[in-house]
Amino acid sequence: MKITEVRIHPLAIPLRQETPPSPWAAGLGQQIIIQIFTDAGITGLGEAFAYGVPHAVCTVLEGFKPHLIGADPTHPEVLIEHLAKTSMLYGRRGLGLFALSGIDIALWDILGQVKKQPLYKLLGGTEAKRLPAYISLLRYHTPPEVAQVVARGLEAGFRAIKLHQVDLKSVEMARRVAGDRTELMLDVNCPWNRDEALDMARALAPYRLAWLEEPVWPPDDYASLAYVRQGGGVPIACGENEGTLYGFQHLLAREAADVVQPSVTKVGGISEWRRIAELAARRGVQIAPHSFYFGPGFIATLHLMAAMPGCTYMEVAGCSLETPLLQEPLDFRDGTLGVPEAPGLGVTFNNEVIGRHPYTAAAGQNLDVSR
Ligand code: SMN
Ligand code: MG
Repeated sequence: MKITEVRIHPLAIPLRQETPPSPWAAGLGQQIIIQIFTDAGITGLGEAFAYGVPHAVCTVLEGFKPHLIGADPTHPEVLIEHLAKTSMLYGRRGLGLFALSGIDIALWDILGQVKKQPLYKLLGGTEAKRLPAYISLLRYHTPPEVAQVVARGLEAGFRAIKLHQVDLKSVEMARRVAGDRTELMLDVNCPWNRDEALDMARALAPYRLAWLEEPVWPPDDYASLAYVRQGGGVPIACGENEGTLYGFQHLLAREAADVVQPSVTKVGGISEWRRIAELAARRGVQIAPHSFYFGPGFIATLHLMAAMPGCTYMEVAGCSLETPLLQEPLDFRDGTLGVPEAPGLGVTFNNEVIGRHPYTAAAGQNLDVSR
């Protein structure tokens, strides 16, 4: 079996307009979708992380094409190692690794279809479980707006809610609306130095957070994260900006996290995510993957969660796209998600988005998480 064609689609699909408005909305909804075609009539679907500079990621993907055309897609780890070696000088993290991740996901989708098995089974899972999910809210301007979206999340059936605020008042209001039986997480996206972060962690104690995510700038200052973790009295989550098994080895060796958050479209894809999850599970560190995605990246994470031990929550974006990326709706009920049972990822790309929402510099704004 051989790869015949690789198509790369940089997209910017606007979010469905919601009230209250979020300052983040304009910068979200960007993704690179990858289709790998084969001479057996099977097509694999992948997704590479794209916020910020999707054309740069596409340039790396274009560079992979000559290595992929004519290659056997049914040994993802072998082919991915080959690509990783060709891109070693720029591909061990960041943009180059995002590109590799997208290819890896598409190759596993092909393998699942060849083996006629849903990915979670191919990855070692035995039964279709329903996976607990939390809703990951956007950032909002005021505490009353936060209260409004928390109430909406509860109505939708979520029993765990993550905020992206950076102030105590919002967390206080969220806890009041959510009550004691809802898990509350806070993701601040790296704003503080270690002492500011420690003070905030201590001030957050009354709100009983399940975790405080990425409190320190820069995200890979693991010594400072360990410092906040030791003195702050709140579990620390991090890892969505880390890549490869070796990056996570470093994070875990520093004892920087109670919860790690590998992101399948960034870390090197399904192959590398598995290795990271095995390492975290051996160390007794929980895994709550980063999966703020709407397409193949999200579905790949569902399969991984269903197959690997040590995983807690799926992350579900608290917003939706104007045009869906996939033809199948999410199977969400009572705070849990079902995993597709069809072979491979088990989902179908909604081709309409290619013509309707191509990424252009004008369509895709940069996401500024400091606002
Ligand atoms: C996040 C970052 C940017 C936009 C939305 C969400 C985030 C997460 O850090 O998903 O955890
Ligand atoms: Mg985060």
